[in-house]
Amino acid sequence: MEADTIMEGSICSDVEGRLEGACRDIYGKSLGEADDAQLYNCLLQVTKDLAVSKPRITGDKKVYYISAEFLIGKLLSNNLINLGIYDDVKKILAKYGKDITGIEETESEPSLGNGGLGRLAACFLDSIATLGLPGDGIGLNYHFGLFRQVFEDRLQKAVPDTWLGDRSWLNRTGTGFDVCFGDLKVRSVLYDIDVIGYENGVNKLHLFDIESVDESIVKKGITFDKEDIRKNLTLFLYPDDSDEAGNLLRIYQQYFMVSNGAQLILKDLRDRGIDLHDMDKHVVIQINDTHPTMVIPELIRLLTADRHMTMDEAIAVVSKTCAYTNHTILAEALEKWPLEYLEKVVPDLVPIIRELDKRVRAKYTDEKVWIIDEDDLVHMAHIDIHYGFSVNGVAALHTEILKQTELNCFYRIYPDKFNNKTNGITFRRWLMSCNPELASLISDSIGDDWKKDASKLEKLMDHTGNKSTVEKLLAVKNTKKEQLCEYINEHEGIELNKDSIFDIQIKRMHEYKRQQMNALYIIHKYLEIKSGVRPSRPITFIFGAKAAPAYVIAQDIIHLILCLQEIVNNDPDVSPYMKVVMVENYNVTYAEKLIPACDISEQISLASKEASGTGNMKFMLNGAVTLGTMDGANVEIHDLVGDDNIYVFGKDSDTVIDLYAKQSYVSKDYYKKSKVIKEAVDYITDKAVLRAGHRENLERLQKELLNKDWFMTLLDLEEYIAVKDKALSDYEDRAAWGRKMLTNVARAGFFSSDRTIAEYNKDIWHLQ
Ligand code: 26Q
Repeated sequence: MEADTIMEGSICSDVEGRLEGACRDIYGKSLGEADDAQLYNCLLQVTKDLAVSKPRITGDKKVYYISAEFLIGKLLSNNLINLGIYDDVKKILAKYGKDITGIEETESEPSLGNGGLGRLAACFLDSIATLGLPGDGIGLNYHFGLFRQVFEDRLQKAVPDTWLGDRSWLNRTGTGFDVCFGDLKVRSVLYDIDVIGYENGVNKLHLFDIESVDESIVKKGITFDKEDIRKNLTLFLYPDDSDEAGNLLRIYQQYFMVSNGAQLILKDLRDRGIDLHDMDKHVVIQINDTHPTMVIPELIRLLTADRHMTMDEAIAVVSKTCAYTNHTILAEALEKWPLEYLEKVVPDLVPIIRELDKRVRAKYTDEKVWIIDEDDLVHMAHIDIHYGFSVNGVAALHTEILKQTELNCFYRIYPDKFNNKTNGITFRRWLMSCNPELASLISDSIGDDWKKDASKLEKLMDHTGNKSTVEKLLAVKNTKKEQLCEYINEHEGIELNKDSIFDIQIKRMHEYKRQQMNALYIIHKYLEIKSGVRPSRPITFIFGAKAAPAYVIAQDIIHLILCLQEIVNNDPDVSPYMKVVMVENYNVTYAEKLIPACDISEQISLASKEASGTGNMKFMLNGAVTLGTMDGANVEIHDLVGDDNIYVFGKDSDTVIDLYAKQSYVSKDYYKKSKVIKEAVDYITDKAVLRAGHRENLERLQKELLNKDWFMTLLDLEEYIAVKDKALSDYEDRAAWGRKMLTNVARAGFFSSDRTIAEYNKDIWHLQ
């Protein structure tokens, strides 16, 4: 005990000394004189120095997680937590009258991802390091990341996100490689970010940049010369989430990423003196969706050209090294590149891709499994499945759908390659960092061991009958709601009622995720209140979502929600009972404020379309109750918490898949049949809404719902209204609701990304 105290004391004074030193070196100031932004830079320096003093995680076999996106979020608090010095730093700062929260606010968020897939990659890096497994990330350093979203005239406008300041977590290395796009040869430069495991060593996130990048070519909004590859290659993350056609620039980016990645991996192996014929025994490459698929032909190219391997040998060893994760079953999101594009951008890969295809054709007559189809489109996923050793889905239902329908023809060829790895989230960020109040309550109730072994949260089930624990949990929720009210007031200028029910839907804007269904509910509630039927307690509807700039209907849905925000919040008959807020520029930082404050978690995708979802897990862990369809990981949440602790509605995935197969869904039928649906859909172009917004957007959206509704909004709308109303009325029994919350927290342990990564390691990577 005494030793611990001395130890803590010495860590504390060491950190204080380092912090003082950094303040003096960088600003010539004492700690007390520095402002929040300066203190942030000093803490950044100290944390980076401490990371260097941590051991690099090593081992005989290493995983490379290669991904076009790493949505890492702000890093300061998480790194301090993982170094075990967060509380010390907080105390030191408090001594000088400084508040760590204000300092954290000054960090800008690296904007290196679109959504779920990128955030998953970040959670995985945290867990790989925390479990002490040797594993690095490989990606790109996008200077303006994904765009920053601003609202103008109730429409989304995309502007560059200048997240990269003079000082950042990036460390420039001396490493760089040549990458050839036919005749165009460019040079890369590698930046590394340290990934600090929780009370463990350090791995790296390797982000490649092009040496000749030029930020000044960005003109109005996010426009720039698309052809000037030398200058533009790493400016932006292709602002797309799963439904838009790719373009040449994206292929340039993908090849730049994988060629650098492949060269780095081979260099590491060479440095370790490993015979490349044995590559698979020392390296595993996890391919995050098809975006990095070209790593397979690129490795084969490098091994056959420079390393003097035969084609047979190279294909054999690469196929034993690469594993593929699928994140979507939306047909339009499965990458298929025209051969012509590949010939233009990566001519050296085309003969290899043709050879890979030739070998497939020689074995299988079923054209559905060929790599190059009759229209000369290259199916990237097919390369991964034939020439990788593992194919995994990201939730139980998703993997089943892959096996039984979407990838069935492959499953029949390679049943043993297919496996499920249900997604997870890092509890360091999504509980300890964003909700320290809840983390303390949990530790006070069941001790601390859940931090290292999330399954221990289950012990909270013993407390569901304990009135005081349940009351404390409700009190924590109130605190987080108050904090969110303050934050939203500051950032959006909207005042919210902290005692209202917080109903939150935050995720990329996409028709399959059905934010439009939530908007129709809001219209329904609005009209109900107008007619004199008031809810027993006020409700606050919160949205956060970016839409791909070229995705027209997604823009229209944002427009509708912003119009509803205007109408509802300014209607004195209604606003005491409900409010609508769509927060601007939803990102990881905003998620960390919103999730702990949520009462009802909206997970309402059309069954079969959401591969997993990970927001659903974050909400559950923070004591929100899910309102959801039987889709993605919602199915597993339901299995864990049971019928009484989740609100389920909507047609199941079998029914939906059948409706698509028979093409028998007609949205107009639902509109005609139901007065409630008709009223809500009609209101989209009511004169009040037209006054607030633009006829063109609103009419287009309404027509889409009536004439197409590809993601079957109207199919589930009536049941959604009924079940949501039930959840809202159940909320009034505060004790019963508190028990639902506690059950959700207790059963969330399964969704720790530590569990997911342990499974990847046991079944796919075999690192230790
Ligand atoms: C494809 C072609 C051309 C341009 C862009 C793209 C593209 C870009 C991003 C395709 C897909 C994405 C991102 C997909 C994604 O985020 N998927 C989500 O992955 C999560 C982690 O597994 C799941 O939880 C979500 O269900 C899934 O939607």
